[in-house]
Amino acid sequence: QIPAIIALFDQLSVDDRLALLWYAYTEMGKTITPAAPGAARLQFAERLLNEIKQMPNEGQMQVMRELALRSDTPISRTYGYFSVNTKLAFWYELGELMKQGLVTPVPTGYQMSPGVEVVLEAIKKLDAGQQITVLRNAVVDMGYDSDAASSE
Ligand code: 45D
Repeated sequence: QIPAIIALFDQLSVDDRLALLWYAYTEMGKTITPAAPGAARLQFAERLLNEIKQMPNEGQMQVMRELALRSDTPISRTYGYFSVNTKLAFWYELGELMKQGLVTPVPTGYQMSPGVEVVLEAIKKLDAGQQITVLRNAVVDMGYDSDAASSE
C-alpha cells in the first residue's frame, strides 16, 4: 500500500504536504530519533539551513513552500543536488529548528485538513521501515531538479 499512500500524498496541496511532513515528523519523532541524521550528513545541508535560519518568518515559509512546489529558485536547486538521505536530514533539521523556535512554527490551533489526516493515519499503520520509505518518496521530488524539468 506504499505506492497508494505516495499517490495520495502527491495529490495534496502544498500547505497540506508541509503539514503532513510536520505531523509525520512530530508523531514519528520516536521512530526517527534513533536514526537521527548524523552530523556528517548535515554538513552538506548546513549552509542552506543557516541561510534559512537568518530569514524572516515569511521568507522561511516561502522557502519551504517553494521546495514543496519544486519552484526554480537557488535554494530549490541546491536542495535538488542533495542525496535522498540528505534531503531527509534537511527536513528533519528544519523540524528541529521549528521546535526550537528558530524557524517559523505551525500556528497553535492549526487543524489539519481531512486529506492530511487520511495520509497520516495510513502512514501510522506502517512499520518504521515503510514509514521511512514513504517519507523518502515525499521529499525526494521536492526542490528543483533541472534534469527532471527538461525531460518533462
Ligand atoms: O500557517 O541519514 C502550514 C535514515 C499551513 C538513515 C504551515 C534517515 C498553515 C540515514 C502548511 C501547516 C534513512 C533513517 C503554516 C537519514 C500555516 C539518514 C507551516 C532518515 C505556517 C536522514 C508548515 C531520516 C510548515 C528521516 C512550516 C526519516 C511545515 C527524517 C514544516 C524525517 C514541516 C524527517 C517540516 C521529517 C517537516 C521531517 C519542517 C519527516 C519536517 C519533517
